[in-house]
Amino acid sequence: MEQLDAIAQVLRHAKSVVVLTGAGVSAESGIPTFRGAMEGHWSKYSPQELATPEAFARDPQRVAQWYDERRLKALACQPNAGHFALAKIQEALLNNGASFTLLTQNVDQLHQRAGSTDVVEIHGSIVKWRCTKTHTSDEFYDPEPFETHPLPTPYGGVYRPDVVWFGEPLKTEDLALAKGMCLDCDVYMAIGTSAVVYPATGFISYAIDAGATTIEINPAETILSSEFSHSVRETSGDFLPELYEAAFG
Ligand code: BJW
Repeated sequence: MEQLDAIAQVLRHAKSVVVLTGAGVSAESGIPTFRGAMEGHWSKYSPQELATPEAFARDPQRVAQWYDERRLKALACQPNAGHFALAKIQEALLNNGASFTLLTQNVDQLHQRAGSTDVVEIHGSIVKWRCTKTHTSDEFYDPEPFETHPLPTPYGGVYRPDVVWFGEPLKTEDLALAKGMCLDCDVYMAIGTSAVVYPATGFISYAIDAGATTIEINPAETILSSEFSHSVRETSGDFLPELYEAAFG
């Protein structure tokens, strides 16, 4: 309770808030976390064996099937109380005249479906395909699996999931925005991420340089837990609604 009140107080008076979310935020929607996603017949693979450009080049059909299953699951799942509370926190902060930046590593679009706006999808989106040649994605939304891969696009490339794989750079504009907002924030929250993947794991160091209050929300300890001003050992679906009520309710 003391911890909740302290965080609520900081949030209520914040001028610039950055939130980084990871797969744990969608766990209560029924979507396995990234490092828990290797279920059933996928359990013989590691994520690094499927989420790479090399894997797609070697066996596009298998990689596409993994994405098909995860995309259909994401589209069938609903945002949970944590997603909705975060959207309400954003609205309350914007009404207070503060800035709010939501950087998500999640590819499932559940934040947007819960009402969050201007979400920066730093690892892309699982619900879209893009052309390997033009890197255009907007017109390539198709939830139904394609029959075969690689499937040529009209632009001379092939369709691939519109995500950022291991070994690929994040979009320059996303990285610049993330760095700039972290260097300028007074509150930084990392929610539901294991903090093992670069470059997102480094964002906290910019926030610390900025003198921000840093808050982790995760039922499990992470390699970065000791760096945070507050580490909350609860699920996002439990804690974020309480935080919204305590700060703005
Ligand atoms: C709850 C909860 C509840 C559970 N409530 N919480 C060695 C050293 C340093 C770097 C590297 C290295 N080797 C390779 C690299 C670089 C690599 C990297 O970081 N690898 C690490 C594994 C070591 N990074 C990259 O390659 C990145 N690109 C890059 O560095 O480019 C450089 C470059 C420059 C110029 C030219 C070329 C290159 C790209 C990284 C892209 C990551 N992409 C993925 C896949 C996306 C597509 C897909 O979904 O298939 O993104 S990987 C995967 O990890 C996915 C996730 O977004 C990301 C982060 O995972 P996340 O979200 O933290 O999930 P989990 O499952 O790990 O954790 C869930 C957490 O939730 C847990 O802590 C639970 O406790 C918690 N939780 N229930 C709250 N209810």
